[in-house]
Amino acid sequence: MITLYGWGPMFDCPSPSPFVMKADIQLQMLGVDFTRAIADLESVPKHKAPYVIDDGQLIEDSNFIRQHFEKKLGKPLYAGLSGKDIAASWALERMAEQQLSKIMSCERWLIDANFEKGPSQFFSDAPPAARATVIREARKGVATTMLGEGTGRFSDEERMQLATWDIGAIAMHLGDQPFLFGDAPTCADASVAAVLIACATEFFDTPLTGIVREHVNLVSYMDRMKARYFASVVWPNWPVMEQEPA
Ligand SMILES: N[C@@H](CCC(=O)N[C@@H](CS)C(=O)NCC(=O)O)C(=O)O
Repeated sequence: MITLYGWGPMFDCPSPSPFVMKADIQLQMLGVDFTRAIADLESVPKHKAPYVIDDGQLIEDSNFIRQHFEKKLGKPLYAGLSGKDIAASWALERMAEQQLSKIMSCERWLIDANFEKGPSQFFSDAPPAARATVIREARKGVATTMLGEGTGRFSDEERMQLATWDIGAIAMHLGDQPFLFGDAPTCADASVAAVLIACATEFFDTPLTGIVREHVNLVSYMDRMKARYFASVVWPNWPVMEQEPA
């Protein structure tokens, strides 16, 4: 039995996590028969989702999930791509995941109103008495991480400039093709489309939404990917802790 652990629809996206969306799409691309379950970050060493349990074997990180099933099934997701395309594919993925998704996280976690309506919901299963402290500490942790790795040191304008360059590069690469490397989706589409969908959601008040949506080819690309991979996906509900009796 194979289970993908993550989270289902939230923030008008198929998952609040682009990495969970990516892994879900790549498992579908590989033809893996799997079920979906809510992640328990405390139960895994890296404390991150997505992770997969394949017949008792834990695999953490979307890249290693992909590698595990490529090896197991003898089915590389790069099949059919030239060496140059493989290099471009990896570079596009890394740009989306290592820079653009961090800018997206800053918009969700560091802007008060976005945090309140968005990531604060992740803590709905915390015991009511501790919830406010847990939320404050988690938010402080994200802000510290963003400062430490640098994204949090840019001004809002600088972050949006970087996002504009990243998103513009993706739009230019896509051009008028249906998918990043032609008529059929390949592994980079899983990663890049997931991060674009996370940036483009209208749930949050952020300039990122408009920066993605001003590219008409990206709007139809995201719709195409969502229709293909998320139209019939069902996730269990997020656990919500009962309120303590007054
Ligand atoms: N490199 C990882 C990134 C996974 C990741 O950052 N997951 C986030 C959700 S988007 C997470 O689990 N965050 C929880 C935390 O940091 O406490 C991958 O590709 O799977």
